Amino acid sequence: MSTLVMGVVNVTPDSFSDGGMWFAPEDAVSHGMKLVEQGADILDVGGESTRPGAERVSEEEELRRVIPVIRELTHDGARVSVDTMRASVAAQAIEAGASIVNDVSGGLADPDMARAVASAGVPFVVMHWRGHSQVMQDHASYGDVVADVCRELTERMSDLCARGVGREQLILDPGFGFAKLPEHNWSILAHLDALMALGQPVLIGTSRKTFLGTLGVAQGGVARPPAQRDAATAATTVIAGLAGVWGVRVHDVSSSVDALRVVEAMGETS
Ligand code: PMM
Repeated sequence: MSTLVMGVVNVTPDSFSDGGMWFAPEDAVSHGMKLVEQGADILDVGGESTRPGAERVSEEEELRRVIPVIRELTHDGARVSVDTMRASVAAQAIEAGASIVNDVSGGLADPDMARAVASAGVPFVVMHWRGHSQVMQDHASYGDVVADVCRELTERMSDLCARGVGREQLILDPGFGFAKLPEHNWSILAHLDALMALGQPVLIGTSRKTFLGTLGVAQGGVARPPAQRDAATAATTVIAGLAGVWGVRVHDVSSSVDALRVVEAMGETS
């Protein structure tokens, strides 16, 4: 299968879709290993919720949450990325065995992140970001969302490369739900080719996000709970697979693995 599946392991009490479910380190580790059995290629371990409105956690607390889990999962043979906006957490996670840094701020939240990633030489997921969770939805305004996101990601790439990060390290992510209204998310999903044209591997994280939860719900109605958004998520995985993206970041691994098998089987006949 050419598109990779990144399974989410949120070691947080408050992530919007699975907050609190794997908060104890042993629960996070067994959940991660279950995702590997289901076909996850990478486990994305995060200790800070980025849902809209979330408060930041301290560095100490973030380290306490993620480091033991990363150490254990990599010891058990998993390929792990660390979902963090802090250079210090990224560096210690790499020491503990992580081999990818996933920064939803694309290096903007912490001025030391570029240096940490440059010196480690690991792949770096650069997500499109316009501000921390408490204010991000105030910045959901675009002329042409696809062009604007591509331009801002290109600026991030130039800045990171100027600070010593190798271009070959960079994986781009349009940041579904981050400073985006539903119509922005749909436009980006419809134009993944524009992101691919930037020439770097692309990761997408649509999993269980609100724009999928309001599908089929009358205006003003109640969105489906996150755990009931996996079929819609798998549909977005098909779109991502057809577009040739590098990876999808998902909570429910088995449905996306199946979705990618469909894409692959069809590709073999054409
Ligand atoms: N979304 C969340 C967290 N980390 N990382 C990347 N690269 N892309 C995303 O879209 C992304 C992310 C928020 O979702 P969660 O609270 O379910 O983990």
